[in-house]
Amino acid sequence: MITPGQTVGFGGFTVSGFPKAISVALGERAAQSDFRIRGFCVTSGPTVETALAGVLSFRCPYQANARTRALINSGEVEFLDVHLSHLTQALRYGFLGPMHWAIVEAADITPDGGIVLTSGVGAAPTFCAVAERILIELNRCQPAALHGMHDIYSPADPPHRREIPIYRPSDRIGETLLRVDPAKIAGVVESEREDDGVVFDPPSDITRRIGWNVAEFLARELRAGRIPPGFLPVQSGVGDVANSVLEAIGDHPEIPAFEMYTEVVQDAVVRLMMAGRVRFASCCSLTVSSEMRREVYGNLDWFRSRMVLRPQEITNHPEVVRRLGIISLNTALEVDIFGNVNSTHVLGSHMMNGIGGSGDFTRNAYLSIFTCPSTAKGGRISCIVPMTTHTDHSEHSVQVIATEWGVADLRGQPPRKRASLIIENCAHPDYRDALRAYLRFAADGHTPHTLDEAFSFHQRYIRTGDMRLGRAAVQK
Ligand code: 0RQ
Repeated sequence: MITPGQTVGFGGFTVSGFPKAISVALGERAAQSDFRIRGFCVTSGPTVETALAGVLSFRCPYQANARTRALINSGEVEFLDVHLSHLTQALRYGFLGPMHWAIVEAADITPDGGIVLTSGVGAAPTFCAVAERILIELNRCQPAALHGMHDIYSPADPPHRREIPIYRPSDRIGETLLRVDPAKIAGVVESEREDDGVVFDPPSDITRRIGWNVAEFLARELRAGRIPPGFLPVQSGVGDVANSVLEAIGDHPEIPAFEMYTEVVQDAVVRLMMAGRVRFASCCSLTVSSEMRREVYGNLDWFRSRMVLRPQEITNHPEVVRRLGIISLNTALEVDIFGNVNSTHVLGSHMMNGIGGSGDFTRNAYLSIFTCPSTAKGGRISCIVPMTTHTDHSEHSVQVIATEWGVADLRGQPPRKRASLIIENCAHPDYRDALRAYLRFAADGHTPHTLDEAFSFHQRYIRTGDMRLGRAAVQK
């Protein structure tokens, strides 16, 4: 039914709730014939990503797969990197063209046609609303008891939009079922394919130190009365660093049990929920390992009262993020000495994953924190640089930077002071002298830069394989 050149919205989010059987079938079809379509999807596990690698000529808005990344960076796949909270309204406004198909995974379908979504909601409600036709993948591996975990709500569009009435992370404002126009349903495909699990690296000495630095900083903020005694809801990003940081916050003796208003729930959140350290989690996806998914699915009655799965437009909505006073915790690839953050582009040109929801939260958070190791690739790359080669989060939105060496609290600090704080507290000692020298010799100005030298660290890395002066490790 799906014809070449059509646009498909795939439900699910990260490794969770992606329609797997149809994606794999599309991959098989593309292997046999010249069959390419356009896809809206928030990444998936390796099984689906491998299948879709030969299928999608265009994709939006996020991916985190090595093979897909290579296709994007070689130009074989066009990639549109947008804020996740913007995607759905942009589709409804008609900014992104027509959508021919929505394909969503269901744990169950009720007699009156309601869809029980699975462990990743993503943009499924909007895809089903805007698509011409809908395919449902009814997955027998997904427990029907997931019914009740979801809160499906779509805002009206301007000029009729009203406030989103979420005042606490646990507030429910929509329906537990996804309601679609039955006339649009073109078919139901039965499946028994399990989601892939995320594989997390165990915390390293460095990620533990980053986590401890963030947790200590938050405890100080609590003591100083800048965070209320009951704490504030936390958002935590993707990846190993985010997982370790959350573990550290959960373990800190001075930080009370807290709630999450976040996009992805990773393993650390589930562990902290079971330990009573996270009281409630609002999210749009369970981005967990296979073992952790089994744990949650085995105890759905317990988790149902402590967790809600919402569409990405609501989990990431700037209005709600600002109202609840979220503490946002996201990871940077590189940070410059003035506090601009690059989360997406290696050397300014090569896409890593995408901005995802990090901008939705950072720009609107009560307290916006970025973490990263001070170096990457065995010390050959400094993650603190004179100027970021791409900027996702500007100095105007970024309040705190933390690496394994310490924390730079940038609130209320003008650019030159921000630079000193970042260099002295966050940069790796191997790079501090070069960063200090850059600042000293930079041209005049409010935000001093020497444009000839601004990318000298990156250029040295391209030339020699090492950003450190005098360490021409590998001639690349
Ligand atoms: O590559 O594994 O090949 O060595 O980048 O780096 O340190 O393992 O970090 O897994 O936590 O991911 C920013 C990518 C961090 C992620 C990013 C290399 C490094 C390694 C990964 P190797 P780490 P993490 C809401 C929030 C944007 C979306 C977001 C991300 C690899 O957090 O995608 O925040 N964020 N969403 O070696 C070159 C540098 C580098 C570098 C690290 N400066 N230059 N390579 N690496 N720094 C959730 C969603 O939106 C879904």
